[in-house]
Amino acid sequence: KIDHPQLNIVKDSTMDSLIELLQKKEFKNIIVMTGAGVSTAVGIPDFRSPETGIYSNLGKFDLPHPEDMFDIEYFLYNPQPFYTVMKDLLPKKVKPSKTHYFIRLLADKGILLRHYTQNIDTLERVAGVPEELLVESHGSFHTAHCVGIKDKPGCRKEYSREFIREKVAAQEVPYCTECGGLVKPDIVFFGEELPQKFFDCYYEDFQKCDLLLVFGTSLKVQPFCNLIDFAKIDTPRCLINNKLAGVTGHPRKGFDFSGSFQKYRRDVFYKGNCDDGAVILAKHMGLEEELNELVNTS
Ligand code: CNA
Repeated sequence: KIDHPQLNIVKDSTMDSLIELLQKKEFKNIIVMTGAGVSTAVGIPDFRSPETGIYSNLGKFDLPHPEDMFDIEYFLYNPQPFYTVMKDLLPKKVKPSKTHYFIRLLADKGILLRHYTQNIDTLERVAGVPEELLVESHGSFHTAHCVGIKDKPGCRKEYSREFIREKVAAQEVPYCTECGGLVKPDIVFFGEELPQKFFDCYYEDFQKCDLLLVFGTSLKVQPFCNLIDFAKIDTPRCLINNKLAGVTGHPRKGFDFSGSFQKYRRDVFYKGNCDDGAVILAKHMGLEEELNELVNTS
């Protein structure tokens, strides 16, 4: 740890040390990054949790690697595993979690600079996070397009979320009514480009960001997980997750709580449930009542 008052932002790596800063209401440009862990509380499984995660329940598909289910080449060759699993990711009526509403509240207060989500379930939209503040880094189920079949490009005809939902509920693979190609939701598969908005926004946003909150992600998927390294060296970063994530062992890359590596004290880790973490943050920002009201009236 180096002796520098601006770089040693927090006293230790627990949430307590962030509380003082939150109470002073110093943060005006908060970036929130999220992963599947913010939606497990409302019944949508994540990828990597042991037993409940999608990756640990793929045995029946006999895939070479669990990630293949979300690989564009594999999808064009065999779309069935993806559409079978999609049923769990597209439940009919799901209310956003407290964490989603906390993010919406930050937007209402004018202190949310941007929300970068990896999630595709659209619960940020349902919670009311304004579209201009939202970067759906891996796309979403909001729309779908015809992508063709292997070696034959699709006609790109657009389909709605409802069209996909009905097919998936009937355990059918959705095919294009015009050209017979596969219809794929506009979510980013491995091997596909991220949306342009991600590239347009991230550099300036992270230079401006004065607090980075990271909820419910294993920080394993690139380039999304690399975003945390773009926060300036004096920007506090808080990880709220039920296990440590994004640790690289390199002092300037990823979160690192291993003591000897932690030269600059700016990383805080709340080990626990996302919603509990969101409530603690809201409480110390003086927003707990408003959060409860938003959750109860939405
Ligand atoms: P992941 O790799 O499954 O990691 C989730 C992390 O959250 C893990 O570290 C869990 O231990 C942790 N976690 C789970 N539930 C909670 C909870 N209630 N409180 C605190 N921590 C929790 O998923 P990532 O998001 O990191 O991986 C990125 C993938 C997952 C993206 O491409 C997504 O599109 C994809 N995904 C999205 C959804 C969704 O939209 N809801 C669901 C499943 C997968």
